[in-house]
Amino acid sequence: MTICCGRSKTCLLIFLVLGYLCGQSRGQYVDDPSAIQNVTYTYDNNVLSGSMMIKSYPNNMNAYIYYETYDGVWNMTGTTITVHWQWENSENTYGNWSFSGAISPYGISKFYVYLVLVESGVTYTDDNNGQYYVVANGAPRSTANCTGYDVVRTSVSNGITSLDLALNGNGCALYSPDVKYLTVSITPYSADLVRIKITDTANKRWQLPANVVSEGTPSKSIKTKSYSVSYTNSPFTFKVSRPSGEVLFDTNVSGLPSLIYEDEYLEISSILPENANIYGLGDMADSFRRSPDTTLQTLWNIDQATTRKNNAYGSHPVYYELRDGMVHGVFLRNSNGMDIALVPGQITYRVIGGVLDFYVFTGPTPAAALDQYTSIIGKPAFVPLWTLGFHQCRYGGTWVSTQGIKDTVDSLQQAGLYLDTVWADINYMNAYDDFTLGSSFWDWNAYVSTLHKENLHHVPIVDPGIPIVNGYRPYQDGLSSDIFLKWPNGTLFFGQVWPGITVWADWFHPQSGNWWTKQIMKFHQIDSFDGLWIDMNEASNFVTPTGYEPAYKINNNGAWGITGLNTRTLSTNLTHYSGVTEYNVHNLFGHYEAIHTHNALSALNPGKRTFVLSRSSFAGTGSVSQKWNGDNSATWDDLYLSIPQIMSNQLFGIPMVGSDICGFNGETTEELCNRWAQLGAFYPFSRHHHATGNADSFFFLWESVTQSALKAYTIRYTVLPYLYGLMQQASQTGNAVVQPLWWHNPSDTNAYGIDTQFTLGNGLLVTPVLTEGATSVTGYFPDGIWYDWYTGSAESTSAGYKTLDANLTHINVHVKGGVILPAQYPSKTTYNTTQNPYFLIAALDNNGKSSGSLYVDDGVSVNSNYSQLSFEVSGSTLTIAVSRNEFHIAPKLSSVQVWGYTSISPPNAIYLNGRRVNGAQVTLSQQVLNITGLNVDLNNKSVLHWK
Ligand code: MIG
Repeated sequence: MTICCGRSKTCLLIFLVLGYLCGQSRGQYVDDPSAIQNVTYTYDNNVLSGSMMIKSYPNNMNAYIYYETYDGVWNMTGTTITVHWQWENSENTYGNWSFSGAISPYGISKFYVYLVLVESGVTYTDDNNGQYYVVANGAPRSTANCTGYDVVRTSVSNGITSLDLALNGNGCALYSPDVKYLTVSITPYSADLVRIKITDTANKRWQLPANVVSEGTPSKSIKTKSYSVSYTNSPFTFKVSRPSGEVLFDTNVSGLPSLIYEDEYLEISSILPENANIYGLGDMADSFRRSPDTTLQTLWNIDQATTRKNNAYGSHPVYYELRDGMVHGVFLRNSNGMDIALVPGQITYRVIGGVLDFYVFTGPTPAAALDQYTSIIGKPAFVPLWTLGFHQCRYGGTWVSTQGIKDTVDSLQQAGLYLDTVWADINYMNAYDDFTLGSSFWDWNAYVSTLHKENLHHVPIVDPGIPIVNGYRPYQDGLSSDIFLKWPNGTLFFGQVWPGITVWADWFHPQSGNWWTKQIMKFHQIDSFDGLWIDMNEASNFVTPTGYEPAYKINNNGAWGITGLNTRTLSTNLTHYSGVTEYNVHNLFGHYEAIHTHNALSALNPGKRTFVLSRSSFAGTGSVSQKWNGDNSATWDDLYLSIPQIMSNQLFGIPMVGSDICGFNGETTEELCNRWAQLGAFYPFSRHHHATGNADSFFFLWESVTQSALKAYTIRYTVLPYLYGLMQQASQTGNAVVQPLWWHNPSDTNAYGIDTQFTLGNGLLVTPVLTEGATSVTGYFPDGIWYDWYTGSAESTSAGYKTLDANLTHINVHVKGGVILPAQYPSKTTYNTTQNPYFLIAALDNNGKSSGSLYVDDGVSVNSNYSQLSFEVSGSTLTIAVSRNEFHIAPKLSSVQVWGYTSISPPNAIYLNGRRVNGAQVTLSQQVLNITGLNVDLNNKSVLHWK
């Protein structure tokens, strides 16, 4: 039996389902996860061989074994079987079963075993627990001669250890000439952070400038360190351990080259525990916890709609490992293309240039690890408050004129839906030329003024491709300042994007920032926007130019060597100002554009925070910009993937992130859009967006979606003060706004793999429906009390799974016992909400206590005056402390809810600072005490007491 239906598992599943439906009406479908056992394999010198056991079944059945190679260039010819890029073939035997074959042309690939047994209407399947086996235990070329380096000289000064290394023997020149002499510096940065940098002693190599990607600053005096670094001399390897002896990073991996350091190929590996808990490494659409056995993370920014497991728009060479309740992380500060492979027991970096510049940080709490990482790359930018509202976007469709956009806005408002920001995609431009308005947008700026009067905001798109039109100012100005990217011979580089033939700015040119700022300022005169959306900045190009391709082919776009580095982007040959080639800085294009855009907006509105939404990103982009996850599709899988994508970005220092709600590509359905509205209401960046060519999917088009959006966004706007406080804290400490459940208790191994739920801060648990047709959802509740948002009653009091009702218009949201959420009565915009009275939700823990805080400022200034309050409920007292009161808080605290109030009868009287509050009313129902009729001034400390 041969099945040729492509390369994806989905296709196989469709085949199975079809087969089941068409041919086997009386059949049964049994998933037997133990059908395939003991898969073992070795990979050596391009030959993969292995064996597995097929469990025997009582009946005489036919076994079909499918192989799926992960990428299109796997070309394996075997002695036992023949496998091409499609699965095929069968074996009629049980018991031990072996395979072997050669792989070409490149070594790291994946295979997948799938079993289907059919007999008498019963179909047994096994996907061997969904495992892909990554074949990565060696470079495709023999590394036998890669014997590494020896330490030849050591010195220590000012706490910095410097080592001189010399190449052992002749080296191996695996992909390019070996570097002969290396210098290693080991620099303690803080008590919890150490930098280990390996550079070429004699020759200059590409190194990241600190003004483009921060490198942190070593502390002057470090007393006790939570790590020690040791090394071996021959060959050189290094190791970072905790004082307990626990080894965090160790490049002495048995059977692997200790270090390969060539002109265009760096290889280094570290030992990982079996079944390690690894998070981070991105961009990638994948589970939040990365498979420790089969992850291949390629970093090469690419304009590629959400595809599981391929490289994507941004590059974040950082991982976090959670081990025995403690977190540590490793950041490789390098912008070159690379593959990072996780295979059992090890992580391997294969990098095509730059230097090895590792930072190891020791946590041990998740929040501490993020604080340490963002101390290197920069703390997240603090967003303007209005950006936390709902954003409406649309590409094409009716959004091709002012009137078309206005109609949508009117419909949203008529439906009573929440709205803060109206976007404009490329259709507003004249001929897709940046900084212009098309003829159907002649009245656009007048409309933007109307929006502003309604306390709404506006963000237009700006693409980096500049059309070569004579007399077009951005082009002419760029030519005069000579800031466009060039070939090595000095001629302009041309590519093609929406406006036709274009050039691109060289963000490294010292004049490019001024040029960009000038264009943005001019543009603001005809479109008074409040932020900018920078798309296509990987950089995306509709054509593939010629350009250099190194000998080692990273797995760009999941297709070794076939999708080369130049595919649909700028030529790797281009020369930037100061001579650096695009080959080295490709992954920085969007990041650097975001820096310049942030600077331009800061120049436009001095002293004000900026809002820049970027598609591409690099380590540190979060300090100047926000991000969305690019082109997803209107599928249930992409609905799910948005959660791990958003959680991963928290680890990259980009807390303000979201995915296109209801799905960008493809036609959404009422049910999918409905669930997406519910989930999207809890994205930090919450924007509905949809691709051209597809039917509209605005919330108001369906009754159920309207209801869901109203219900879910009512929660969002109610907890706006809480959400804003989380953003403010993130900007100070880097802490995650969207937190995985293990953030609450890093020792709770049950939570390590959960990425279908999350919390906002530590207080609000979101358990969305992610499957079609579901009317209930099973969620995990970490230890503690969790109260249902809608009723205030305790849903769960100890760690465990619970199945909850989730009818079509309901999203489950729970509040953690012990937390006080600051809230405001919601209006349909964030601004109006900030004018409304405050109330508190005090969810009590097992000891009858809870605490929280409130941060208030003007919502827009970089160094705004602010006020900072803390709340504490204990027994029958709420204490409001004011640690800072620079910013006058006009709205009053009008009510306090106490959830988990166990006394049988409600209190008789309410006292504020010892005085009875006469207008106060009290209700008690289902352990929810509601004190209303208050009028507490939040500018002073006070004590509220009930008895
Ligand atoms: O080639 O501006 O990801 O959000 O709507 C497509 C049009 C260009 C890609 C972005 C998407 C945007 C679209 N853009």
